[in-house]
This record gives sequence, C-alpha cells and structure tokens, in this order.
Amino acid sequence: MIKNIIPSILIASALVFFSSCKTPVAPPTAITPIPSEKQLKWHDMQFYAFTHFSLNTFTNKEWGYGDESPELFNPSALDTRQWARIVKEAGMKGIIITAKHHDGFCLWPSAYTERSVKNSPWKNGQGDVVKELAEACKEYGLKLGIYLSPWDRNHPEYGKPGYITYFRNQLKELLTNYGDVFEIWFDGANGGDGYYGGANEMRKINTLEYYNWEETYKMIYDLSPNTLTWGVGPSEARWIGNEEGRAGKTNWAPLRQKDELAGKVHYTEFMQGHIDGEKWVPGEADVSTRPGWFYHEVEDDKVRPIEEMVDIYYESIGRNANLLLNIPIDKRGLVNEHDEARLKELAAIIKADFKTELLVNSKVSATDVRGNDDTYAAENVINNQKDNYWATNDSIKSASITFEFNQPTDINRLLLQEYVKLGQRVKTFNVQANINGVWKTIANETTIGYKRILRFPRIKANAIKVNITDAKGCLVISAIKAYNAPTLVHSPSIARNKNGLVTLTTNKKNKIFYTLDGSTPTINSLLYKKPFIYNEAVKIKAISFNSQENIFSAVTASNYGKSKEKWKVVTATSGDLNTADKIIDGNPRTTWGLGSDEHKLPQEIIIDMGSQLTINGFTYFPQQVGSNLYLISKYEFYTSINKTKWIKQSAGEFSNIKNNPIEQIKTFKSCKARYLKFVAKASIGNSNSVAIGEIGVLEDK
Ligand code: FUL
Repeated sequence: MIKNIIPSILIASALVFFSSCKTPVAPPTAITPIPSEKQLKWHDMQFYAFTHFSLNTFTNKEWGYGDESPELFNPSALDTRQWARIVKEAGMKGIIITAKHHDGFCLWPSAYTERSVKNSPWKNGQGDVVKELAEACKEYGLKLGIYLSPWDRNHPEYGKPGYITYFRNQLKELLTNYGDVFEIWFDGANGGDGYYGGANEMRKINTLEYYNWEETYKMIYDLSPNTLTWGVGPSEARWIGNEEGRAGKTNWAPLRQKDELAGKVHYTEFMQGHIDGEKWVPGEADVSTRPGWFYHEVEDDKVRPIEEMVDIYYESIGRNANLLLNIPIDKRGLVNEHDEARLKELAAIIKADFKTELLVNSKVSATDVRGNDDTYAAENVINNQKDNYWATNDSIKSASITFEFNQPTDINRLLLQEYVKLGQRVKTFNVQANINGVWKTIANETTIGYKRILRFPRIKANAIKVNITDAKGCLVISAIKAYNAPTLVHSPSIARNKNGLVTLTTNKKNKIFYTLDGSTPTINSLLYKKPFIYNEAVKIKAISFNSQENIFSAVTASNYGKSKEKWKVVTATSGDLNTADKIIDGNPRTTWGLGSDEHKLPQEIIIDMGSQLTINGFTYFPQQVGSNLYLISKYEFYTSINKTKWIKQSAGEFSNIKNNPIEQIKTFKSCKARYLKFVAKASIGNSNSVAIGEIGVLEDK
C-alpha cells in the first residue's frame, strides 16, 4: 500500500509545483520608435538651466553683429559656483552655457581664434568660463551642457568650407577638454548679415547641407557618446517650437524627422510631435526668466511673474517635455538677485505642490491586467518603482484603473507616466472622480508620454478613475500619482490707457489692494473698487487677496511715465492715420499697420508727445500673432524738439524678434524731445507690411 501512495504524492506535489510556477507572461513588445538609453537618462533630468552670458551682456544686445571688441568682456565678480548653487537649489539638474553665441565670441580660450576670453581684460586673458563652470557643476552634482552657435557673424569664412573645419575644431575642444557634456545645443538662427571678418555683408546658407550634420554628429558621437544632440540636423531632441517654454497638450516624443530634414515640417508642429514619427525626438521647452535671453538692466523689473513661471513648469514638464530655463548672467558675472528670488519662489511652490502623494495608500484595481500576472499588476503604478508597470493584454488598447480612498480626499493634481522604454502609446484618456457617490468627469485629455501632469480645481473624492480610451497598442503605465497643491492666488494685472485710466484685474473671487508710492501693498493699502485716472508718472504695485483661504498673491508692479493723453500720430508715410492712435493707446493688443506693396519699406511715422519730455529710450511692442508675421526687424529712431531738426538716437536690428516677439526696449543718452520719428527699415520675411502694437518712451526722471 505504502508503495502505491508514494508515487501519487509525488505526482500531486509535482502538479502543485508546476501550476504555481506557471511560465511568466512575456512583457509587451515595444512599439517603435523607442528612446535610447541616453535619451532615457535625459528624460529623467526633466529640468535644467540655460545661462546666456557673452559680449552681449556688456553691449546690452540680444544678438551681436560680430564686430564687438573682446575687450568689452569684463565681469567684475564672475562666480560660476554661485550659478551652480542657485541652479541646484532650484531643483535643476544641469546647466547649458552659451560657449559661443552668434557673434562668435568664445567663453573659452579656443586655440582656433583670437575672439575669445583670452583677449579680454577678465583675469588678464587667463580665464576660461567653460572650465570654471565645468568645475562648479562637478562640485554641485550638476551636468554640463554646451551651446555652440552654428551661425558665426564674426568669422571671415562663415558660409565657406573653411568655417566648417573651424566649427568642428571648436566642437572637439569643447567635447574633449571639459569632462562629460550631457547635451550639445545647436541653435536654428543661422545666416543673415554680419561682420564676417570685415566683409559686412549678407551671407545665407542652407543649414542642412552646409554643416553636413550626419558627419558632424558622427564626430560628436565618436568623441563623446554620452552627449545628446539638440536642434538642427538629425538630432536626438527637438525644439518645442516657441521660446515661451510651452509644449502642446498633445505631445508625442516621436517625430517625422526624415520629413523635417527634407524641409517638410513646419516648426509649429514641434509643439505636438508626430503620432507617426519614425524617430524618438522628444521636445525640450526653452524659455528665459525674463523677456530677453541676455541680461539687460532695464529688464530687472520684468522677471516673469511667479504664476507664469509655475504655468511654464506645468506646461513643459507636465506635458511630456524637458524644461530648459534660462537665467541671464549679469555684468558682474552673477545670477542677478531678481532672478534668484523668483527661482527660490518657484522651487518652493513646486516642492509644496508635490509634497504628499495621495494614491499610495489607495485600493487599486484595473479592468485588465496582462496575463492576470502580478508582474503587471495595477498596484505597480503606485509603488514608486521605475522599472515596473501596469500592463494590459496585447489586444487591450483601452482600460480603466481605479483608486479608492479610505476617506474622501482633496485632490487638484494628477501625474501620469508611461513606461516609455516600450514606446509612447496613449492617444486619449479621461479622468473621473467619485464625489459623494457620483462619478464626475474632471479631465478629457490626449497624450501622456514620459510625464503628464494635470491641474484641476480641488475636489473631494472618494475614488479616482483613469479611463484610457485609445492607444497605439496595449497599455504600459509606470506611475499615477495625485496631490493636493496649495492654492496659488494669481497676482493682478495692471493696465493704463492713453488717458491715464488705470484698470486692475484678478480672479473675480479675490480682492485687490494697491499702492501708488512704490511701497509693497498690504491688506491696509488702497482697496481697488473700479478703474481710476492717474496721469502722472507712477509705480503701481498691487496684490490679490483670497479672503476664503486668507492667501495673498505675489506683487505685480508696473512703471509708467506721464500718460499719453496728449500724444498724437501726426504723420505717417503710409497706413490709415485715422486709426493710428492704436499704437499709443496703452494697449499693446490693439495694432496698426504701415507699409504695403505700393508703399515698400522703409516707412516712417512721426509722433507728437504734446509737450517736451526728457527721455532716454523708446519701446516697440510688436504685434502678437502666432505666425510671427509683420514684425519689424530693422529700425531707426529720431527725436526732435521742433519737428524740423532731427537727431538720430538709435538704429539697428531687433534681434531674435522672429522667435521671441517681446517688447523691444532701446536705450540711448538722455535727451529732451517733443517729437519722435520711428522708421521701419526692414521686416521679418521681407514682407512690405508691418504692424505695431505700441510705441512708448523711457522717461528720464
Ligand atoms: C535663439 C537665439 O537666436 C537666441 O539668441 C537665444 O540664444 C535662443 C535660446 O535661441 O534662437
């Protein structure tokens, strides 16, 4: 009997053994394109700094022409460790420096040119900014990136084969002498007029052919395989299509790069990428803390308001892009106090927004789990481990995942991540919240990608459900997190029209307090009730106050000279004079145009300010349209006391206006003037029509 029992026990235990040890279900097959290991590391960086610093810092320009003397480069207290400290404290992971901008000046003592720090008075020509930054980055655990402008408005051989050798030699220097470089940045602005060794001429090139990028990139990868290539050519990451740091809500990492290299993709498509792109070319959103990329003292009070910075964070990192935030370095060679203060505020808000993750203790369930296998369990999205994920079976391209709370929970942020190693898949999804037993849809969205963060008004939910409604293949989700970010009260906006009527606006629920003497407003300051007239020069400061939660906004400040009440456009060489008031009405959004096919540029306008003022600059607000048309690229500006004798106060280009159509501020020596003459000499794209939002002056008090 015993003899017979033993084999049956063996058989039974073998059966138990084999069934508990069922063959694991294979992971989903990747959906191409997929990121390389290098690109995955780059995705993980998420947030890093740009530093624009060069001769432009000292000449007060955005683009140098190429003839500026290297002797102008003379920072009085350059300290790259200060940059690194501030960047680190702001939660960023690296710094990309403008080693060479379009004017050709090099921040390192290149062996191939005299146009560098070695011929500047800084450290008696013995300094090397790139080296100092590389060392500071190392000390602070940051990665170093390099911006090397392909366009060089100084080099005599730019446009000819000799320049390519020069460009590649410089790349070799930068990629071999300064340790690891995580990203090399090739800006798209290329070709145009410049100094070019004294030729002072226009040089145009075909960017894609001239540089032979295939070969240049091969050289880069041979020298420095860990460097990610950005920008023009068959790069590994793309521009996001604007200089405002905003990605599309729909944002695919894949791009039809072949089409792009064949000139068939308009840059506005970069905001969204291509669902059918053949290569993984994720977006990087670049933006500056101020309107310009380089430091200009006049922009000290124009550092972007904190809410705008927070929006940028959510609209880049929260929309499947990396954020490259520029911090202009000032003439001392330091991050300016104004920018430092804002970065601290940003870091504090981001930290507070993501302080406590709320799904971690919820009960998770999904409508489908791959092979019913624990390896792909729904719980994987909340276990904070990067290398596992919730996946569905191969044929399942839509599924729901639900998170139930023990008790109703306040939520206003949801963060989702796909396991992009296997490709970007999700096309559409929505989010529902169970509020008092009723399911309510709180978001209807498109792509996820490496990271997507949704912001919505605070809700008290018993449960949250994410319904993925369409995808390129089965679902592979690595993380879903929820937070309850503190309320951010938006600071008020301030506007003053031609007649001095001041209007302050904020969210209807909030109150506004303001001051007119430059002091910081408090709850005891003037309470704004309705628009009021203030014609004199004034600094208006205002705050919003959310009385329900007892929270203040940051302060908004606006500086005004005397109002433009007495201003008049007296003559214009074209355009309808009857509506010309729009360029002096205090509202940059109302525009007026001049020039046409019959009236080719240059075209000019004369403004009478009604009385004599002492001024030291003028401002031109270009028309704000998405396609960036009708922009003035070259100008002349004259003043007069009597409309007979004119003095030319300023002339030149509005650099980079095409990519960054911000208010242009040009300063000059203080002078008395009653009449202004503004000449539009040339336009972007050589159109004959230009449109102006607003013309103003800087008063010298
Ligand atoms: C632009 C350049 O022309 C600007 O000067 C700046 O460097 C910005 C980041 O890219 O296209």
